[in-house]
Amino acid sequence: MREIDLSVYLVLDPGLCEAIGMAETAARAVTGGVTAVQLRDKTAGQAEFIAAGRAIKAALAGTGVPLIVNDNVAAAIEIGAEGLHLGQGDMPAHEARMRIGPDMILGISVETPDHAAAIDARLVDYVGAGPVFATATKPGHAAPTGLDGLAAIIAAAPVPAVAIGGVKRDHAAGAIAAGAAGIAVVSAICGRPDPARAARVLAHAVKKAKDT
Ligand code: TZP
Ligand code: MG
Repeated sequence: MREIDLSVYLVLDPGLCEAIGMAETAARAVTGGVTAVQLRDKTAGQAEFIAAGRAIKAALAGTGVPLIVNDNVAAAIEIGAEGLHLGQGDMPAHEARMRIGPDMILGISVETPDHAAAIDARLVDYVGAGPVFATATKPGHAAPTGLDGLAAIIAAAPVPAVAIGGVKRDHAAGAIAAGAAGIAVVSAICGRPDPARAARVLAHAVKKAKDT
């Protein structure tokens, strides 16, 4: 089954995780309630990328939390990741699905309602919608959607959406109200002094938003 709990989706950035590393950040964040983890490294070479992915995969072993690999199909397969995440500029979903097979999770970034409407729910399991707010984590990102824009994107999407981009604890309620299945964060967990606590705060906010 290609189901994924998007409630608190941690996107690992090696630069922001420098202090304790990505695998340790993931391990601690999962104890705080992170439900999915993505490896997003735009600078590593292939060998380094795969080594990092394997270390994160080992850190997640036995937790039931899936590892999603950004942008790198060959590495996703090599690492034995549970999923692959692609941007609008990457290979088309049908090609990705052919490469990863029927069982791996496939996520796609969408920035507009048109992007969302073009998603084929037979091929794609979830979308990352945003950036909702401006963020220094992704230089040169598209114009922020705001919460109303997020709602419009989600309304057009045939699959569950996770809200990304500048998302902090206080945005969880708005994102869930806009229809998101969860929130995806980098800097709200990576590089925080206590990633477990940071994750717990986010998980609590998402749960509270879903319960109301
Ligand atoms: N895609 C859209 S915004 C973003 C990505 C990967 C970065 C989100 O990082 P942060 O630190 O949670 O704003
Ligand atoms: Mg990409």
